[in-house]
Formats: sequence, structure tokens, C-alpha cells
Amino acid sequence: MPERIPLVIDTDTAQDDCIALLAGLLDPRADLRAVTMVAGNVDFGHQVRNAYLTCNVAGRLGEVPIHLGCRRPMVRAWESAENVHGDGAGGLAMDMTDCDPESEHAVDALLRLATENPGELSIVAIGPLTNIATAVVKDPDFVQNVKTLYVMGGSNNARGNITASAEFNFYVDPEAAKTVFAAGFEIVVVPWAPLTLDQAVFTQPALDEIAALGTPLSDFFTRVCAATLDFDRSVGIDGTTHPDSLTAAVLLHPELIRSSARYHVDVETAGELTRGYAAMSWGVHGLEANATVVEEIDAEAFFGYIKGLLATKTTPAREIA
Ligand SMILES: [Ca+2]
Repeated sequence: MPERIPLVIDTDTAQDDCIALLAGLLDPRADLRAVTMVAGNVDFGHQVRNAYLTCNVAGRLGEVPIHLGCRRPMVRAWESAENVHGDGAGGLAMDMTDCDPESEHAVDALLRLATENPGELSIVAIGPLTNIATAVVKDPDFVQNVKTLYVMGGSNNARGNITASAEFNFYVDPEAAKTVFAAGFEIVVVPWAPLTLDQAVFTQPALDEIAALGTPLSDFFTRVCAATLDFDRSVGIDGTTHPDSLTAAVLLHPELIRSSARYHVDVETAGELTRGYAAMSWGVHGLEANATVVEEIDAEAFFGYIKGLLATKTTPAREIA
């Protein structure tokens, strides 16, 4: 039995967030202590449902606590990515009887779990950073209690997705992102571009391999990723994109990282055209590094990892239609 890694996944559950949750739920290395929800991709209620759908298809419904977190960004109005993700789970539904989230707020759950396991808990933050920033503001010990914060967000001197300059998670709550990068965490960043676009896109042959697995999980993957695949193709991306599952994967399997470098990362909150832009300074501008940015992965091994997860034979407790 490999050493298990205690973690929390902080998520705006839609499409690849679901696949990241599967890594937390099914990888023998993952000791998933909780799922915390944050306003982001799609309607908050849909996100919560998508998290329960994912637990169910993994055969683990009711085993991992789900905590509801911040319902909007710290300063701004919430903006969704429903044009990209639809409802975030391909229209899938199930009986939601007794799928009741914990009464404890996500921010309090993050603080408690970090306090109970000082220096041991890693957080995989794959939505806007509102919950994480709020936890930083609420408890000055939080930063030191967290082992490593894995962040999906920003682009490394490359194109954005929601605007030319910004990736969605940082764009939606730039003040939260700025707060988190200034807080002093050990941070590992998985950027949208160029990393995800170059190395974590599953093209049609890969998607065919996944579909051919014929498991409940592979059917779930195909349905959940369908809406985003249509969108991605409409904007010139030749497959499904997997930044969130990659973020979980590099925590659980750091050997997937082929190269990374130390950067000073800061996030634009005031720009006219650059709201949410991640300024990633590579060490020549006199700024102290505050994050490790993943620059290259073993793309073949990453696909193999996800395919392996999806090949797992699970028994969902409830029918999904
Ligand atoms: Ca996400």
C-alpha cells in the first residue's frame, strides 16, 4: 500500500473538476478528507449535484463529506462559464434523496482540517480561490498549517481562456487569487496555457480509447466532457481539456512533472483589459519566488493515469440517467 496523501479538493464542480474528484476518490494514494465547494463554473446547486454524481459513479456516495463554501467572489459579482460547461455534467441526473451537504461551512472545514493535521494536509484548489482566500483572512495560522496548495489557474506568459489575458479561475475572483499568492503558502501552479493546452488535451483517438473501456466511469467521462468538447472544438482546441485532473494528478504522482520552475506569481485586479491576468515573473525581475509553476509533464503517462482511473470497475449505488 503506497503512502496515502491527505487532501481536500476545493472545486467548482463541472467537467474536468469531476475527473479531478475521481482521482481523489479512486487513487489508492489519495486520502480525500473532504470536498469543498466554491462559486465558479456553473450554478452552485448544479455544482453540488455534480459532486454527488461523481461520488456515486465512483461507488463512494456518502463516504466523503461535502461542504458548501463561498457563493460569490470576494468583491465582484459572480460570472459563470455555463456557455462552456452547460450544467457541468452533460445533463446527467440521479435521485438526490439524502444527499445532504455538511452543515459546517467549507471555509471552516478547511481551517479545521488544516488545524487538526498541521503541516500534513494538501489542498487541490481547482476553482476560483474565494474559499482559500477567505480562510487566509479568517485564520492567520491557516497558511502554516497547510502543507502544499496546488492551484489550477492563470497562464504562464501565454493566452487566457475567458479573455485574451486571463484564465477563468483567476478572472472570476482576482482579489482572492492575489490574496492567496501573497499569503506565503507553499504553492504549486498548474497553468491553463501553455501547459494544459499543449499537454493535457485528449484528442479523438484518446477519447475513443476511453469510450471503449465500457465502464460506468468511462460512460460518465464521455457524458460529462461532451458539452465542453463541443465548445473547445468551436474555439480551435482539438479535444477535451484537463487542467483540474492534472492538478490532482501531480499532487498524487509528482513523477508526472517533467519540469517546473520557481516564479513570483501575482494577479492583476485593476487592469482595463487584464483583470485576472497572472503575472508570472521568472526570476530576473528582482522579485522573490512564491510558487512553483509546472512547465512540462509526461503527457502520455498522464493520459494513462486518467484512463486507468476510468477503467476501475465501480458499482454506483444509484442509477444515473
Ligand atoms: Ca474547476
